[in-house]
Amino acid sequence: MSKALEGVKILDMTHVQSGPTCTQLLAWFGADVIKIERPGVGDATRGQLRDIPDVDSLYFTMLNANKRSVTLNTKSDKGKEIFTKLIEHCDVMVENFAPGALDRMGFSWERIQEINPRMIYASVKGFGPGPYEDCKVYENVAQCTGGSASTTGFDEGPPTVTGSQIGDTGTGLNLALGIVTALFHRESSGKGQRVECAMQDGVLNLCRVKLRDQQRLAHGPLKEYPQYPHGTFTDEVPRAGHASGGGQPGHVVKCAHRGGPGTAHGAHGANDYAYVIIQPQCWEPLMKAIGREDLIDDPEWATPEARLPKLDDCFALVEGWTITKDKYEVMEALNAVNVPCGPILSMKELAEEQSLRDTGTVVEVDHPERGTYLTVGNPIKLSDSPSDVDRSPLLGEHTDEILREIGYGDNEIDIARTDGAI
Ligand code: CAO
Repeated sequence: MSKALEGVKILDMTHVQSGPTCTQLLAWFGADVIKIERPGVGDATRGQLRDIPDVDSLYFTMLNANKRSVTLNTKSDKGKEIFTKLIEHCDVMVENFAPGALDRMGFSWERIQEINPRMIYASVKGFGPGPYEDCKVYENVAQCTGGSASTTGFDEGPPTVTGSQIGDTGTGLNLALGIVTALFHRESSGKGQRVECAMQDGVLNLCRVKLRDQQRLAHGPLKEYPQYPHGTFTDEVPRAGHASGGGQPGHVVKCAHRGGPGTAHGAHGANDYAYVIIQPQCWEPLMKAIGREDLIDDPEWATPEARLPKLDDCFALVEGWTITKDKYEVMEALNAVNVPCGPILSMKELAEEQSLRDTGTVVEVDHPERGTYLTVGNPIKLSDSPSDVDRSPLLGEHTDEILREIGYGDNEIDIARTDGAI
């Protein structure tokens, strides 16, 4: 079976997280991703948050699987010449430098089109055109400017950032879709095009239910929010705590620790919780499961409308039962009666979960300097196109190999190296 993107050549000028997420995804699908890094320095993440001295960090290795690394100083004359050949050689160029960096290097979109009219040129920036277009942006800045932080956390607390890298990885996913769409369009047009994704736009897109709620506010309080009916609403969407963003109420409820109280693990663990959702048709089975058959037809509780003003009390009832079971038992018991719920899983639990290893969502790979490490695999599964995960490259591991592929001889490679271009 061939890989879906076999034959597609990507000139990867990305660094840190957002851009590398995109090109890693394309590499998993079989694209030949040629990562360009500054000689002697490389992607800054190689050295960030290192757990083992002098070895590429997990930050880097988990974002750059299946790529080939070339060290190239694209600001030197020889480097520019090599870079121009790489633009001719590749189908797609991806970058996520600070605004204007590629233009300053002498590679504007106009120049890239002159070199290779079929080139697809894809970029991530913090913001789209507007007042902030020249600003540098990292993940949490995007979460804050895209609407996620203002709507995450508890009413009484400050705006909160999430552990999901929605600004970086989220935008990387958008960029990947933009690239394959442009590749598809090139089949008929014969031409490349520019693909641009702003992190603020990506986060806002993921926060659409909150933009929905901003408009709903004009017509009254948001009844599924914990502020209803006790608190007050302003003219801005408040932080909703654990409340569900959908039409069905849900909440985090406490569970017993696995093994139960009185065991070696008697203390309540940080992640001994489950999330439970109450669809209207689930009231009866849920009440049966928790032993409160008396509430099934009680007009004070029986309908979604009756429960809405007292969702806190409602989930306290559920918690009275979940606290007697561990989160896996809650999952099993409630799913058996079709009540949607899920255990709060820690990173430790996810890393150890065999089913995620079986599907290739979590993968163990070998690295010549760090040994074995865990990384994420492709979360998108195609039935006829395999997607293997290989280790990330060492800095400049493939420089000579790739220069030869684009026509350089050993002598020229030596000269480029002496010049400091590679
Ligand atoms: N050869 C020579 N020079 C190179 C090079 C190479 N192979 N690769 C990069 N450079 C140069 C760039 O041209 C740039 O030089 P100039 O400033 O002279 O134009 C310089 O290295 C550094 O680039 P940068 O400004 O992008 O890097 P930074 O660390 O200061 O900023 C970041 C990092 C992420 C804030 C910024 O790149 C950015 O805002 N990117 C867009 C948004 C984004 O993707 N953010 C996600 C980051 S992950 O949280």
